[in-house]
Amino acid sequence: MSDVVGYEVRGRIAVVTIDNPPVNALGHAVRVGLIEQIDRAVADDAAGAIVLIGAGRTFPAGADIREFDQPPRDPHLLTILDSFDAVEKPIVAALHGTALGGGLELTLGCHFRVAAPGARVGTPEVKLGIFPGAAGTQRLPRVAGLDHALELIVMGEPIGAAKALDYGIVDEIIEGDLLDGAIAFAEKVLEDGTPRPISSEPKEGIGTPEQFAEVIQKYRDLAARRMRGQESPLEAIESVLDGLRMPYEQAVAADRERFPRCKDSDQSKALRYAFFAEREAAKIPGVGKEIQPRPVETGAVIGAGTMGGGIIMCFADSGIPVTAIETSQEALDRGRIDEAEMARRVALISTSLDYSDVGGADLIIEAAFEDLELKKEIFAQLDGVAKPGAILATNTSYMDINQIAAATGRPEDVIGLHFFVPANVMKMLEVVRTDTSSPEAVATGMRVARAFGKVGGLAGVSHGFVANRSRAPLVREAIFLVEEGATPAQIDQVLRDFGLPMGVLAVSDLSGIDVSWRMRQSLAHLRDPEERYVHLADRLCEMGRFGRKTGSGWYTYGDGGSLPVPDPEVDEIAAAVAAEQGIERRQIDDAEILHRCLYAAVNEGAKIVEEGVALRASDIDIMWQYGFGFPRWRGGIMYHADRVGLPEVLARVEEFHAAHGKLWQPSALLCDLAASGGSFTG
Ligand code: T1G
Repeated sequence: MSDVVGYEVRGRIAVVTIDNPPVNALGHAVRVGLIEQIDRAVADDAAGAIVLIGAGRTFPAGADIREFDQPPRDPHLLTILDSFDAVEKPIVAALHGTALGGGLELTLGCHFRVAAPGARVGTPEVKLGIFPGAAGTQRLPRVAGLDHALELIVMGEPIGAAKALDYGIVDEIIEGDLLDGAIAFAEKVLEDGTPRPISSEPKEGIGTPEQFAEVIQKYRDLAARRMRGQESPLEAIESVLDGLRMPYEQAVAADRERFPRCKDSDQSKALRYAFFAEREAAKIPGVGKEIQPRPVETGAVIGAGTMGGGIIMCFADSGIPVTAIETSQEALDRGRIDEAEMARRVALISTSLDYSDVGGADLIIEAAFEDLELKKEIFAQLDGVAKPGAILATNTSYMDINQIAAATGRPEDVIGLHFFVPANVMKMLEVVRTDTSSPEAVATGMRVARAFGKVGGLAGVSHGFVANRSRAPLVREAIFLVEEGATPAQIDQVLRDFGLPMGVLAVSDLSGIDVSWRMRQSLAHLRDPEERYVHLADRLCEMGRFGRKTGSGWYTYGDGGSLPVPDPEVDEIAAAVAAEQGIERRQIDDAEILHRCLYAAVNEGAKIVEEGVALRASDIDIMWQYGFGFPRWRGGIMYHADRVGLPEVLARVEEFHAAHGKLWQPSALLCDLAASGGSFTG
């Protein structure tokens, strides 16, 4: 008998329980067990109906993604749920937790679905570069209607039980004990002799592609906009269209060809890599489940500027009361807390000019101006007022947090919490561990990331930590390429075509070219005279071209507009700087632009891993996805380098090293892996 699918009879209802922790993934053993136990229920005279339920925290959350790289093994999930169509006894699926992908498809094979109020259902397959491969694209439109089905299938976002009831996916919400409620529901079906709806049967009026042309175009447009460059949403739409164009059996047969093609695609492999890399990023040696994070029930933020305001919202968004500290009432009033947002969260946000008002906070995040001496002063002051055990964090994006921690008498409680702009929107949170941060402090930082609905990634102390440090060489090369003859528009187009949401120079204009200019000025004493320097960026700032905020930067922005317009003046300035620096200007092809930008970041990423500033290369990839919008279907810069092949990447890096000098010194790790046939991401 199956040890992952249980069987019992309660009254006249057979209860089939899937028990395959942690998420009851529908791996091979579960599929075999399901067939066994359903056959048993069918043959069991004591059972008039069947309830299918998941043990533990959730109904099956889909197929077992780990099996995707293995040869497929029968029974296929499709075979199982198609067999339900022929089962005379009503099958009721009882949903709790997250019934996702194959899990939801399994319920569509059942005749009825009931759910706990907190249940969520969805078909997130497009996020793995595939589409619902067990007839979800055929059955869901028949159950929920085409528009709702396409919403779930193409966008991949789950919905709650109430909406699922509204969409007709769920027949009843069960308050109280789910199993008892499901059994009662099955009993009633038997009593009433309610006919069993078969979701594979043609649904009268399901309609034709022509009738639904507008709805289909809506989702094509949404997919093109929200998942630019990704193939699976369009494959999913084709699969749904097949369901309108042909009988169920034919459409399902077409999927049996389409699905493996998607599953074996580079995009799907990259997206599966990203799925597991994201979960790996949360695992920190020495900071395991045995380390208890400190509770964070109250917070405080020092500085209510652009970043501070966003961080205050993160606290309020997650229901944690927060005190905002500023140096003057004027600064507080100027504070970047949106009025409407403030109104909604006013109960949770309080403001003060007095540091003693943060004495009770569990977590204090400093988001003041990027000045080391100022931050050390602030931490010394916080050390004097914060309660024992409070976590003191700085949002600096590149400074030496060891020095900031040393300004306190509790360096073990100091970490970096580096938010990305805008802080209440970007999903990445870089948790910076200093030489003295305690495992509890790090664990608390990672837990706060989850509480804020973000993805936490660990970084060591280094200039720019992991994310900004690995990205800075990309920005550097883009600036050098403009000096050498490429235009900002050409460079940004190459990166957009590669899949980045915005070009790197347009992003600089958005966040302000002067931010890194001021940083360079404050670190001028550390500059290596042998290294090439970004003279052009300085020149633009000396001319007051800070980007959007001054109406011009790498581009010009007519009348306060937001659309970057190529500005020939920038080419003139570049030519002048090039002449001063003795740089010969030339035509530069797109391949060189892409390789110099990406491989500069890859080479730096390798140095970051080799130095232990990042635990793994895949952490860098997760930071690029959630911090810089790097296309998830490309996996990340390190994963991409592995796909290209490290010997080829190294060859280009060595070429650029010969041509452009010291900044391109190949990473030892890159050299070793290229020589040994190894890879960054395994
Ligand atoms: N397969 C294998 N392992 C899985 C898994 C899955 N589907 N889902 C989760 N895990 C592992 C995960 O790696 C982690 O492992 C642990 O479970 C806890 O997960 C035929 C083909 C369900 C919302 O895309 O979105 O069905 O790190 O840390 O934050 O059409 O996991 O502890 O070793 O994420 O509470 C469709 C994927 C598959 C859902 C829970 N299903 N999972 O989130 O926990 S394709 C999905 C999730 C499919 C059919 C097709 C989330 C979750 P470890 P976790 P969580």
